[in-house]
Amino acid sequence: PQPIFRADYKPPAYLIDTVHLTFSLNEDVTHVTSRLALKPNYAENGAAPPLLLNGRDDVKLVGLKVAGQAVPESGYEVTPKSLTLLSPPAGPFELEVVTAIKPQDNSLLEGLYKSGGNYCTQCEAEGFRGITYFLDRPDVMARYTTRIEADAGKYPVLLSNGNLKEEGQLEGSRHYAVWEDPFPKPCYLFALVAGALVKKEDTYTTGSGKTVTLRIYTQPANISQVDFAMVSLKKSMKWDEDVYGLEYDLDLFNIVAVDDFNMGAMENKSLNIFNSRLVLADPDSSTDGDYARIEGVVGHEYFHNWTGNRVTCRDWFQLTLKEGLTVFRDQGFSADMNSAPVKRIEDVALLRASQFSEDAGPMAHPIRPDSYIKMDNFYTVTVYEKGSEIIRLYHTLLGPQGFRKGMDLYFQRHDGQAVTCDDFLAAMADANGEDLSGVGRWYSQAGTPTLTVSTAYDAAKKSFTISTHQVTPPTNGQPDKLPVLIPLKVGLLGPDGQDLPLHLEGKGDLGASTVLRCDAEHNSFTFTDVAVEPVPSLLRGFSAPVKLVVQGQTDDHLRLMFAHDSDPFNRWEAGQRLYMKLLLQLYGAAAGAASSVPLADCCAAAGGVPGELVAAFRAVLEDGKLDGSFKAMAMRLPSMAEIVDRIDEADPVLVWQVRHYVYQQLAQQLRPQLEAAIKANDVPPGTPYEFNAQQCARRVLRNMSESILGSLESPEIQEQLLRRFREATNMTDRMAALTVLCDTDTPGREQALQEFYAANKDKPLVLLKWLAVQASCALPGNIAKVRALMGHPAFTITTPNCCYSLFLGFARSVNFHAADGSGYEFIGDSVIKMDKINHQVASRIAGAFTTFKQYDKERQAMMVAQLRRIAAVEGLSENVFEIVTKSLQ
Ligand code: BAL
Ligand code: ZN
Repeated sequence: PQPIFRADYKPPAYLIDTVHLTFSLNEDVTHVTSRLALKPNYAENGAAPPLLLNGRDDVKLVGLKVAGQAVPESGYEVTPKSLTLLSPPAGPFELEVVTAIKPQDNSLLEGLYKSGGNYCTQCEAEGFRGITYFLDRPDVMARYTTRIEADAGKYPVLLSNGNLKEEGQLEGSRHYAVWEDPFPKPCYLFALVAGALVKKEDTYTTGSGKTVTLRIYTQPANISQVDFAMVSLKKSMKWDEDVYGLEYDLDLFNIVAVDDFNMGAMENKSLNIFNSRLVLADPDSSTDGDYARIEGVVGHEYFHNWTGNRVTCRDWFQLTLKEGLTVFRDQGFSADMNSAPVKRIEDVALLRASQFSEDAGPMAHPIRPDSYIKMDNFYTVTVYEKGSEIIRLYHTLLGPQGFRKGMDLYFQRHDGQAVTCDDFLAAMADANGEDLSGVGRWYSQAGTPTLTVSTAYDAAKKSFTISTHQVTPPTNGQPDKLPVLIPLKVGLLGPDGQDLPLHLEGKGDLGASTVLRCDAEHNSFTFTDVAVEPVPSLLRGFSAPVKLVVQGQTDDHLRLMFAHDSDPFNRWEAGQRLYMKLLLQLYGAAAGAASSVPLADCCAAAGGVPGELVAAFRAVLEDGKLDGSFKAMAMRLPSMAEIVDRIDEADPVLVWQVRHYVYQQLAQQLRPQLEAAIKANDVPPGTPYEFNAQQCARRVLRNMSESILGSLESPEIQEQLLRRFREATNMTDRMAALTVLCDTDTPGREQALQEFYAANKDKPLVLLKWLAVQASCALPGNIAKVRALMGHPAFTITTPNCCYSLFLGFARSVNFHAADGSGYEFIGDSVIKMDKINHQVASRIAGAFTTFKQYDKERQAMMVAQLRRIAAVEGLSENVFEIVTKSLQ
């Protein structure tokens, strides 16, 4: 397979004005007739070049006409990936392509396929070519009319983009519907659904007074579970009007839930298709986390209507133009609907746990990649989450009003166009009269910059100088890096932990926080009128996606910030830094000791968990003013991934053990306080479940305390957990107890798992949790149980959700790293097996091996052996080929 390079972009030689599609859906062969109004986009007066349309090997050409005349066989060429019309007429012309496809056999879940007996589509990035031969690229935007014909009994609901124009009966038992989308769009936003679905309907009245009909479709058994998604949709519509002045532009908005879906959801114009796990919710099946994700993803897909659909990407290298921006928008929406500080902390924790390691591994790529073999591999945390952090840089630099001015200009300039990240940057810069070229480098450089800060207080001059030094490490294909623009939001804390007023030379009074622009390898900033030596609070709100090193930062500084920093992110961060220092110190001690010395003895000899840290932890737990959700985040130790990221050639099992040891020590020393927190946050009996900030805060603090106590493995606590599991009145509490129980080798574990299965065996979405909790269990030797689960009726290998729960759940567990290599072998087997079924799912699983350089030599060798074994498989998909070969480079 050959890579495609961003530098090779050329505008298409032909454009398409209109597309008329007719789908004749049948159980054996489905026929698709596509009539395209093509027009030249090549040089005026130039000869008409051949027209190359993209295709796929499971699409069969049945007919080809130009201007109503069949094209002779000598007039075109077909390959497994294309159809070329050799001599198109000069000027505009009509092309008719008829193809035959078999959606019922399409296990890739790209293009048109069947899920749960219903037809649905997924066309992003390049699935449309699995339906018909087409100019399958986002800069070809056309108006679509879609006619769907199908059996009326089996497929009573027929949906596509835009407005319903016509529907009626056909001969026999068949019927049809015609949909027309007035907005030009790239083919990746095309959608079709046909099935025995039922709907829930509501309306939303826009700010300008237009009534929009909202419909959510599901299989009949699930329709009672869509109310929360509907409320989320309406909130999203209102929020986009309030914050960005953006209204919905059609009279109808449809969401369809399907069970078999590679991604989370898809923003097809006016016909969003969702993985059912991101639509369906009820308290007995869904956790608070599920509710939060549904709200965020419903918002995300809705927000794409403007950032993605009305203004789309010129080419797939620009994916972050729509995804980074839309993630930034959905993060803002969730922050406004819930707790903004907690949302920020969660987002940063995710970024550091998964994007930083991607940026440090063989698949490291800039948010705007330079090349790809298979675009599907670039729907990554880098493009999405780091992309969102780069959008946040504009927001931090320009402020909310300046950012809004930039957005307004972006839409004014580019509505209806397919554009680039440079166009977005230019709109932000021009709207504000700012030079933002320093942000541009974030689009082209991979790797996480390290920002090292040193400070100096001059007591005589009452000045405080902050000096910065930035380095971005080399990454695959990018050995040398240039400085980027890093907005460093800072505050200065006095000895009591309160903010000091800020005065920067020549800038007057700046309030409690200000943003310093670090745009060179070295920068320096001097604050004046600083009465006492301050403790600097740096990178407030995580104002840039960097690794921050603070020279001279002491535990006293961190404890002061942990107790007092007015910036909630940095308050949390101070705790994380204290925990991390301790974890690294204990790991170092354990790694250096003889293997015969028990871990607890090594850690105790290294000082154990110091009393000051226990006291700081306790202060947070008992702080009457702190929100429970924030407390729970502050009680969480850095993730395995974050710890591993800080250690050269880490032993992941030892990392897990040290982290567990610290939790055990906290539990031992603070048992009464944790038990009190559980009691104080029990929701009073009879209180109905609601997904609201107050109830969520109680549950998460209670469950976090329960989980820390669970590390003690005492029979009494296990009994309590089993009781809580049984008495839980909602899935949040039930899963919390089950998760802790599942990591204990007690009879209660099996009982709870069996009871959970028995109660939920007819609920596939709930069984995903049951699979995941077992897959990610830390008990030694769990691998055999996970392998056995592949044969369980709860597991269906063709359903991506099942694979994500089982394989990715396992790959995140400590057992993946079992010293005998059995975990790696299992995931290697799974990649090979999955690649025969679904390339996208297989490559996501293969991604588990890409971090191999972070681990010790023995594990590196075993992971590389699996990568080589996969690479040697004949007929490997391009998706898996790309991941595996880049990892082995
Ligand atoms: N565009 C793919 C799914 C999403 O990011 O919304
Ligand atoms: Zn998106």
